Amino acid sequence: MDDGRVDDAVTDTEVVVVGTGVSGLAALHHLKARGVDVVALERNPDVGGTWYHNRYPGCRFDSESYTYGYSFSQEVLREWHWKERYSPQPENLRYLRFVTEKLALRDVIRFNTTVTGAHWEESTRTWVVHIEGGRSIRSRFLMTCLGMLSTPTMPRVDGIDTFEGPSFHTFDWPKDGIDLRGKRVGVVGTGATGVQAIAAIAPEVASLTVFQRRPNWHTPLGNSEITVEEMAEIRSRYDEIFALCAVSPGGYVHQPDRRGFHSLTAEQRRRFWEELYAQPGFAVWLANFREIFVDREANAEFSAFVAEKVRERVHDPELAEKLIPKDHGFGVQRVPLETNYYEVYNRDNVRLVDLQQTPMVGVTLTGIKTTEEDFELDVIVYATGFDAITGPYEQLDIRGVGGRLLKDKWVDGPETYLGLLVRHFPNLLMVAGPQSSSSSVNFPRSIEAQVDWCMGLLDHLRRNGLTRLEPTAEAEREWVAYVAHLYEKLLMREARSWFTGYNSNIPGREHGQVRHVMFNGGQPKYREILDAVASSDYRELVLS
Ligand code: NA7
Repeated sequence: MDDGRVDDAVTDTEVVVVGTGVSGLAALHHLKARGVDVVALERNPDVGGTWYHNRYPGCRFDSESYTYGYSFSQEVLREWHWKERYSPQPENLRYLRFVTEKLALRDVIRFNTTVTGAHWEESTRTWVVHIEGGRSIRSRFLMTCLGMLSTPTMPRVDGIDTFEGPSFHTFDWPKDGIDLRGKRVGVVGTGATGVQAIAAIAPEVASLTVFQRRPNWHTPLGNSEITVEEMAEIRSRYDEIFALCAVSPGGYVHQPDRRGFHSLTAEQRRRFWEELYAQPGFAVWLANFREIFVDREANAEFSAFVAEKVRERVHDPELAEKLIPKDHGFGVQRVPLETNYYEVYNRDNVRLVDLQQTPMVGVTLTGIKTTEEDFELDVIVYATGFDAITGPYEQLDIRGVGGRLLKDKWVDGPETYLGLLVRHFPNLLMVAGPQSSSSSVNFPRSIEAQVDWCMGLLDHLRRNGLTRLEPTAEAEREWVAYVAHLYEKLLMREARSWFTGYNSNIPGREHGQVRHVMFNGGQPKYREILDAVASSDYRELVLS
């Protein structure tokens, strides 16, 4: 079967989609709409991916809700009412269920089905996808929609399994909820997840101890209700809203300020920043001067501005200093948005433990032990992040041509073409994979572009009776180099964050040695490149 002819007899299905979160559902919709024979495998009992899992209090979008929804179904756009500007998790899960029903996607999804690996078989040009329990399914194409933040990581500390009370990662928040009223709760981690959870639970718990290692820069979310009238107005502007997102580097409604940091006086900059700080969402980050991302002086001046805001909001000056990052400037790590986060530290029942001063020694039967103190707790929440972007892939036994293991290929960092394809792993289509724009862009805006591109490619193959696709060595090499080059321009390259592959809980990834895991050229550029590859009839791919 190396003459390019399709032999359907050897396949169970044409495409296997792994995962039914935001990416997987989009892929399924487009495949079904084309009449492609498809099966989706989902480890959970329901759709939703990240929005199925993350049920911690305070979990919500940092994207404007109406820019997060899918743009491809007029019916969904017409009928769905986003009730808050930054919609909360339960509502987001309801949305994804609504889409699943509306677009009739459920019948091709096999729930409670955990994929353990996938092996390429050259003789039949198929993927054999292995499922926990020993079953397998054979397909021509494998579309991985695994999510970027779906492999949680726990601290590597002594005694973590010995704690007698409930303890869990935020990703695995108990599905039936947990009553924290009157409890002594400890939260480890102050990233985007930690600050949402901390602010939400502080008012209800007896005491909250926040174990902070490195503080982040946080700015106000500015959430508000969306009334029926406002939603009607938003609906009437959907085309305009999506068009605006399409020309914004981040895929949001926020556009960078192009006047130039240095062309304004310090006083003018300050006035502008006051306006930005009062605006909702990522405006403060993404509608700022572009120099904030690349110019040390600009970044330092804006960081000083935000530090002043923290000092205004936290009553105890010593505590305020502990909450202000000293090791990195504003926005070089992902900026978590917050609702009354800093004010939490003015409450009597909240205490900050600075793990830089008094490191965590271990977890005990009854709480957390630092070099200074034993903290007695009833519940421990780990908001300690993820083996981001590559983690979900490296967990699986994915083997390409000649039995090559994907994990081995990526041992020094991911190597892909466009973040979508991998050499020696034919017919593998990754959505929201490493080196795509997904992690630097409003997620659904990026994944729609990726899914569209994959559909175009599959159409091309079908039209031409082809059954195998793989990027050339040169195309992949150039993409990897280009992605690395884009990092060089940004202050972000120095950050210890999941944007650079840092994770203190994974051996070898503690020190922030940069892994080029994401495409930083902005969504318009990414889309332009994808379009150019398609219009060249996929010159950079070997198709047969
Ligand atoms: P992040 O942003 O990776 O944050 C993880 C936090 O947990 C961060 O404050 C870490 O501190 C802290 N952490 C991690 N391990 C430890 C240990 N062992 N001890 C103490 N503190 C620790 O993950 P999030 O879930 O908050 O956010 C991920 C993304 O989800 C977010 O960017 C959004 O896109 C949605 P550190 O900085 O390592 O000192």
